[in-house]
Amino acid sequence: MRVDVLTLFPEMFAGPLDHSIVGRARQRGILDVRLVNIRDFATDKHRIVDDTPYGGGPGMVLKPEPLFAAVEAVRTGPETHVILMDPQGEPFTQKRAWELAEKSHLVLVCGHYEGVDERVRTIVDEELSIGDYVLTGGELPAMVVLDAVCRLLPGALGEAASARQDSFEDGLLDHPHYTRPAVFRSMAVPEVLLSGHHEEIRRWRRREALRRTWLRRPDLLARARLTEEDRRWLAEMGAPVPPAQAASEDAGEV
Ligand code: 4GX
Repeated sequence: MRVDVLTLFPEMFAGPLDHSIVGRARQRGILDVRLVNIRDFATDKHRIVDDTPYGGGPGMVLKPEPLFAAVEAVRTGPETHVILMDPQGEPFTQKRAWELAEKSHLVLVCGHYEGVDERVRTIVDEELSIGDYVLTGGELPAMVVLDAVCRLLPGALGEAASARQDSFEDGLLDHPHYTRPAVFRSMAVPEVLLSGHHEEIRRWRRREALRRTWLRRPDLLARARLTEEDRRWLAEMGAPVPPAQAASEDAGEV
């Protein structure tokens, strides 16, 4: 996958793109990230990219000309998918991450200041928000999207790891994890995990994932993919059991 990031601050991406799974994916040639400085597409002597808002008010607005020129410069064809990072956009979810992982060319547009000239929306395919809070620019949201999409690309995760098997993928929070030592400061690892009974371990993990989701994110439980066994366990722990729902493509993808 090729990803062009359009930004006024390309230096911000130095760390996150060079390490861990994203760094390895780039080394392996799975991911080709290009940082494009929007300022390089300003045509005036002072390379100005922003201006005061028509109608007055505080702050600055990104001018349309450099952004149009930058998007047009990186567009390779109909496969190019342009995304504006924007708190007014659609919520970014695991489901969207899977859909974006199918694309061959993403363009992530990072705005700054009060935003971008409204006419820029005519050249973007979608607007995404990473959450209901206000950041100083679209760079951190672009890194979040890039990270979440990158780990879903075939070959990005290690040998055995499968993103599809992540507990979160079926709409539940993850179960607890433990590693050595078996007792740490008098806190013991649950016996079942040391037992070697794979089916019992699977059942314990599923129950703990259900319990956590009920206690921490009951909103997720209502939309999760649940089996009859899941419903029975929820009832046993005294949790409200969501009504059975028709199998849906996106039921589990939080
Ligand atoms: N999830 N910001 C974008 C400037 C801006 C505003 C409007 C385009 C349109 C954010 C978020 C976020 C702050 C990034 C404002 N650009 N982006 N920036 N939350 O808060 O995506």
